[in-house]
Amino acid sequence: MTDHQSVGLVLKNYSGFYYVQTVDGQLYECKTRGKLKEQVVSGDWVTFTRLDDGRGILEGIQPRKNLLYRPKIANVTMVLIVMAVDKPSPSITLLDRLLLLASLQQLTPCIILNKCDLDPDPKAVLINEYYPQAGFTVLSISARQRHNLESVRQLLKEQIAVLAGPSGVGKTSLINALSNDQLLKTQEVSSKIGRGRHTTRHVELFAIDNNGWIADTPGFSVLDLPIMKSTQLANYYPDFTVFNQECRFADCLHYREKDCGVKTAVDNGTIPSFRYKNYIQLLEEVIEKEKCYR
Ligand SMILES: Nc1nc2c(ncn2[C@@H]2O[C@H](COP(=O)(O)OP(=O)(O)O)[C@@H](O)[C@H]2O)c(=O)[nH]1
Ligand SMILES: [Mg+2]
Ligand SMILES: [Zn+2]
Repeated sequence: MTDHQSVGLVLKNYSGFYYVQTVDGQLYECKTRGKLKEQVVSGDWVTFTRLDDGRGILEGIQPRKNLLYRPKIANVTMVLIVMAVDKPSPSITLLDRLLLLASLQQLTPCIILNKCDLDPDPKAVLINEYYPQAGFTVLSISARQRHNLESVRQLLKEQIAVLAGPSGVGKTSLINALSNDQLLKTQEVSSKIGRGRHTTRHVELFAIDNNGWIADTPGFSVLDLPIMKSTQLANYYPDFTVFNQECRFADCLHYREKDCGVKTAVDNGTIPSFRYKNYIQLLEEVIEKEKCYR
């Protein structure tokens, strides 16, 4: 790299410009040419040549760790699964599906229970009680009352995150709450990047304290499970794997088998039945797909 070259993260592509942020927090408005134009997406780490006035020429894309489709975004590491404690009441079925989808893509899932200013639905209480001990991060926040947002910022350190969850739970409110804080902290950068809600299909990443990023659009538009082996499914359940050893069969699906450690744990209440029921529902879906593609 020459003196005038830098590495940065593409935050957004807007009317022909790529907005690239370097690790020291500087923002550059970059142009590019040729084939790169169709390839660069938000979340790409790129090399670029610095020009005057915070402008640059994008030169290359660094190898991607991953690429999510619809919306297209590269190098995602985390999924914030947002549910409201009420209004709407949380869907644990959807929660378990989203946890699986995140883990399947090697993304770290974190559960955000928003609207903690409201009285919680009993299902929200269940989530708060069970999922931390099952190995997942659960944060209770209120985007409206700006309660516990600091914990979300901590969580986002060194991460590129997307949101997931039903509509009405407060995903947009959370982004706004986080980026309004940001606006106060870094007026200069924010005014440069332009804050208008535009109607493009390009994802915009918001920088949180300059070392974490969150996308302004939901990360999973498709909730179908990918084609996978039914015997693999339980591997994505950290709360099940401890009981695997007590299954008689090494490839136990914890379904119709006898002498199953997981089912014993469900019977004695260690694994709650809602969690097991959701597992069976997803397992049956995986088995159906397996049949079609065999
Ligand atoms: N009580 C309460 N309402 C909230 C909170 N966060 C968002 N809302 C409200 O929930 C509704 C849906 O929020 P929105 O951000 O559009 O949800 P999204 O569909 O997930 O993006 C709006 O009326 C928000 O004002 C919160 O922390 N507490
Ligand atoms: Mg929204
Ligand atoms: Zn078993």
